Amino acid sequence: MTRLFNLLKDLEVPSLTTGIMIFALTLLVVAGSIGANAATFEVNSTVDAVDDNPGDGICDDGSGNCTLRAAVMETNDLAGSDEIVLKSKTYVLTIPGPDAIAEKGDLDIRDDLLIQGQGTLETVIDGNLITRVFHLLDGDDMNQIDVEVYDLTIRNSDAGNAGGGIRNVAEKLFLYRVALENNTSPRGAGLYNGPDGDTTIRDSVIFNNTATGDPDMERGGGIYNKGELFLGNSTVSNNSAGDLGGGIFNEGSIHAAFSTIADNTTESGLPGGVHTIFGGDLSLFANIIADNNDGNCGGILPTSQGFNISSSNCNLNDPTDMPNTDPMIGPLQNNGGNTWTHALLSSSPAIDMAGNEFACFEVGADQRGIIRPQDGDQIGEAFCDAGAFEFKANLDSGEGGGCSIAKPGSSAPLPLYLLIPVFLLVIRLFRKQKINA
Ligand SMILES: [Ca+2]
Ligand SMILES: [Ca+2]
Ligand SMILES: [Ca+2]
Ligand SMILES: [Ca+2]
Repeated sequence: MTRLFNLLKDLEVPSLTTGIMIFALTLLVVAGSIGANAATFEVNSTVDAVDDNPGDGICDDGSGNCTLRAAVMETNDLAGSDEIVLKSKTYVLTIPGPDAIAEKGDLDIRDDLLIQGQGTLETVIDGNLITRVFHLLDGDDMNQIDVEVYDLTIRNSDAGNAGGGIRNVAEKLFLYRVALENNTSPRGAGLYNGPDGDTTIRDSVIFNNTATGDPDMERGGGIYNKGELFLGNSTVSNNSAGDLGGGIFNEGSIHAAFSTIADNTTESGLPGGVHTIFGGDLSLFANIIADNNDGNCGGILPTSQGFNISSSNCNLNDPTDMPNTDPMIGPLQNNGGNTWTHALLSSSPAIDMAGNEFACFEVGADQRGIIRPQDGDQIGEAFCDAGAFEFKANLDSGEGGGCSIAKPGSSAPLPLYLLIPVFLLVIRLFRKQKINA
């Protein structure tokens, strides 16, 4: 999938051949994913304990229980892609100390793995303020392992170097309906995506993370990106950094679409939303970047692909953009669904502003699971809203929802994942059409 992602990024115009190629590659990926899972471990204990005998194919801490740590150790030792299923429980890490084989401190993932929770409000992995939570490292530079995480919260980590909730220097990571909350690290408190990291985030929320602990360099409260990052249908909010990039610090390549980046701060007084330095690039499609202190976009300014709205300028120079416009969003809270969002207020100019039916159709639903598009302003047709939240008139016109919408874990995870490259392709196609128009 990594190569497919890169291939698509180099394309300007999709052709029939490309479409066939994508379809064929998709089938290959599906076939590979179905066939390769060697084992599924269902964690049945919230105790933090090591596996008694790693590599014997049995997840067992010696007392007959399968712990999260034992499951990670066992899947590392078993060849091929495995799966770990978590219950609606809180799993607190209690074993301190550094190592690289998941026996101590952070849970080191060294092989292809899928981790399935029951929802961000139900399944929580808690770093207990003593350690990072996940560290992806396969131990070589020859290939990338493929790690997918669904429907859980990663919180309360504390790491001394880059990557609080998750550290991914050089692997492939997919986060879907995940919350990264209250994590701490000097760089990338929620997530560190390193120079060869390839991370995709969908339908997720990254909030209340703090980049601190190194007075010389405290960057990327929510995310520190050095590699390839796709942020789709997600919210980055209320994160802070001592130095640069309260929400996101970027020196790699980021594509952000239908996401909301708001209420992030820096202690330095520099723009708290997204900060990109020389060598990095940030492309924006249908996002809200607003209400960050002090300012939304720092360093190298983003490139707009259209339909973005910001309370400042942020170099939003596409005719479909709305720079210097208050998007009128509510506070970060539970507005229904399984991850917190900033609701659009009923008079928000972001409602029905993203009139690209191709991209809107591909994204399909908002971060909560509300079907896109909705005719939010009840004038004319239904168009997508900018940002991660789609305003539904008969649901969201009060103080904000609370209705349950998306049942986590109820849909097969693969199809939406496979739509991401197609989604990117659609964005590129639309941009091309616009250039030609
Ligand atoms: Ca074992
Ligand atoms: Ca394995
Ligand atoms: Ca460790
Ligand atoms: Ca709409």
